[in-house]
Amino acid sequence: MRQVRTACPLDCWDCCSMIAFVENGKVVKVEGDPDHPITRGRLCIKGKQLVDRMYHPERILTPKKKVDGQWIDISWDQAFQEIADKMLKAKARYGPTSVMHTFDSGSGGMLKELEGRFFNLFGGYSKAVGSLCWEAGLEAGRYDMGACLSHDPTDHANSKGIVVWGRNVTVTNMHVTPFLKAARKKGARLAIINPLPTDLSESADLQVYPRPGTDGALALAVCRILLETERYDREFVEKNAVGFEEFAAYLRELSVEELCAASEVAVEDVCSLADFYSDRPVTTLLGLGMQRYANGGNTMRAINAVAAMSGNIGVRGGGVNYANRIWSKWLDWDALTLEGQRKEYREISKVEQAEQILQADPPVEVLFVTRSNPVAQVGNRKRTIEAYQSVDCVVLFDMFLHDTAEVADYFLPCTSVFEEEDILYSSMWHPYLIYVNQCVEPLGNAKRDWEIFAGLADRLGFGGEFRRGLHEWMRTALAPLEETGLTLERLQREHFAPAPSAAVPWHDRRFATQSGKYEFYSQTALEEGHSAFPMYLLPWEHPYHNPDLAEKYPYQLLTIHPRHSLNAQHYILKRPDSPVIEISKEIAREKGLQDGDLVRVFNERGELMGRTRIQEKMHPGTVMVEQGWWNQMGVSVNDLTPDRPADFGISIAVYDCLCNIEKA
Ligand SMILES: Nc1nc2c(c(=O)[nH]1)N[C@H]1C(S)=C(S)[C@@H](COP(=O)(O)OP(=O)(O)OC[C@H]3O[C@@H](n4cnc5c(=O)[nH]c(N)nc54)[C@H](O)[C@@H]3O)O[C@H]1N2
Ligand SMILES: Nc1nc2c(c(=O)[nH]1)N[C@H]1C(S)=C(S)[C@@H](COP(=O)(O)OP(=O)(O)OC[C@H]3O[C@@H](n4cnc5c(=O)[nH]c(N)nc54)[C@H](O)[C@@H]3O)O[C@H]1N2
Ligand SMILES: [Mo]
Repeated sequence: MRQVRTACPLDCWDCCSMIAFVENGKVVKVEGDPDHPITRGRLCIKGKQLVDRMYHPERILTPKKKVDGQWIDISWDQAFQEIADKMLKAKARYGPTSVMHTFDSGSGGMLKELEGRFFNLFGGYSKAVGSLCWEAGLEAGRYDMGACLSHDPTDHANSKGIVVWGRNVTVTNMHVTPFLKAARKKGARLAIINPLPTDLSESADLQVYPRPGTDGALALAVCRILLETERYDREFVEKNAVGFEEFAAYLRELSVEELCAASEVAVEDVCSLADFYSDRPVTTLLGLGMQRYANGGNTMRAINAVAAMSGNIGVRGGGVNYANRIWSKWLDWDALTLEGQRKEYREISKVEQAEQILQADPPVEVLFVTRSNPVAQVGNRKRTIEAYQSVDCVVLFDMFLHDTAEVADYFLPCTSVFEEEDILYSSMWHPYLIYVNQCVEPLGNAKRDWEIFAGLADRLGFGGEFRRGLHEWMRTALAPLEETGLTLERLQREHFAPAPSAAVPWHDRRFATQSGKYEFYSQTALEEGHSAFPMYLLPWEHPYHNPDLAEKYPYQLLTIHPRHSLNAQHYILKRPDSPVIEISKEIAREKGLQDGDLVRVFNERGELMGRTRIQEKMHPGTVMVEQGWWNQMGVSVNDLTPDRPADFGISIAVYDCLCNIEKA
């Protein structure tokens, strides 16, 4: 049996190094790579099941075209010719921006970026921009620090306190848990802030269950207490930050009682949290949960402010760890995407793509969807369907006929990671690049994404631009790293390599902001149309904001990431019967519900059915259903969610959602 070193391409914090076992041209199994310094040989079920996804009987291995509502097999030749003809026709009539590309991070391979090359060489296009995931939080970090950077996970061993704030670590980021365990063994205390129970909550030293979407109020209350009790880091706020005085003046206008009432957290708990942050160093692991609201960006700035004020930024054992955006300056993306080549260009919001497609002028005539399942994953599904149906030709590159395939006209079968050679740079958390070696030949007629674009480029007259060797592309993209000694050859030899980044971001107190300091008051935010400092704002669908709506739909609906699937990708393996609807014991009492009852969760946008599971400890007015369901399996969580964006950047606010529940 041959062992091939590869890596997990799923859109995840962990980006694991893997070893595939190959026998007679087939991947038999995959294991974690024990040599990887962070992922250390453990692999989650989603990674292991990549093999089952590759060999799944329902995987599509031949190009398809929809004729009279039925999929028929066609040759690659026919697919390339017909799609290229449609693109040329659209371009002749309306210009290149009538061709649109929407995509996500279904695979985090570097060579996936060649998609941009295709559309830029076509003369331009409409690009879906923003994020279904985390941009509000990224923007918050940009305003405060200039960028979002994370501590090396080994640094948590230096922490006296760890706050896991809106990150479901054992489910979404399981490789951080050994680092947390080790820190706790050395005496670190753990606080969990989450409206829902998590696997670690019971054992935590401090548990806070805020009302969803109100962590900004909670964080500002902590800031206010730190200010009042003079437990803030004077040296940091005076020497290493700007605008603390303005921020402090704003804090003095706020009442702790009012903030606590909004977040539905007891004043004592907020005081405990202020105490927690005062016993330094404290590291904060921020998840994406609390930024998926209309006020999400401001919320994240308020949390960053807690860490900054309490002297926990730029120190060993501290840090606000949200994302780890280290690669942008070290990889030459333009060498792959050739942005300079486009002549016309239009941006369409990923979050509000339905609305914007429906109103586009020039219209969207041809829509490419790659590495994404927008019908399942974008808020307000019915609107997405309407928009996609309004487009003349939708071309989907994927492995399965999922919900987006239902509104597609062509389906082009792409390869899985085991059929590809690439480099992964996609961890949301640790600083490693990983080399992906090809394990087996592509199955059936599947092609790598870049080969599909190359085939289309041939028909469009710029195929030459796609006839480079893979290694040449990799080498040009890695070129900026050469001065640090990280070359393609070294990466191939060693399989993974860390970024040339500091284990403790901002240890030199030189922030990447305009002022070079931490910005409690951000001129950039102000210029971009926001408050200069983190504001006390409420989510959109909140009883204070929207009392009529809250009267009809009194509960907050959270559709968080599923335990057993990466978004919608693993549902095909299990095809579960019906969702579990987690509710608080208070809701159970109000609605007369028992464990296992069949219920309908609904709001003005849609509804879904599932069976209840009553939780002892959670925010009392919250209902939870895991996301990722396929409508083909009878459930779509995004039937209920809104397509309204968050406050910063272009970012999803799907948790900003009220609902009601009743026995079915
Ligand atoms: N198993 C699994 N792992 C995954 C994924 C997956 O689908 N499944 N997806 C990957 C991707 S794409 C991402 S972006 C990451 C996401 O990783 P996480 O950020 O850990 O997960 P989310 O489900 O987005 O939500 C995080 C947590 O936020 C909490 N939350 C929701 N609203 C609030 C709030 O207002 N305040 C607070 N304090 N907490 C709140 C939820 O209860 C949940 O526990 O995980 C990655 N890893
Ligand atoms: N209600 C609700 N909605 C959410 C979220 C939520 O928590 N709640 N989370 C949001 C978040 S954080 C995210 S990141 C998005 C995720 O949204 P998506 O990225 O659209 O979701 P996935 O289900 O991961 O779909 C990725 C698709 O890419 C395909 N794929 C995998 N590898 C390749 C490849 O190499 N090439 C091509 N062409 N395709 C490939 C997979 O088969 C899969 O169908 O969803 C968002 N939507
Ligand atoms: Mo995500």
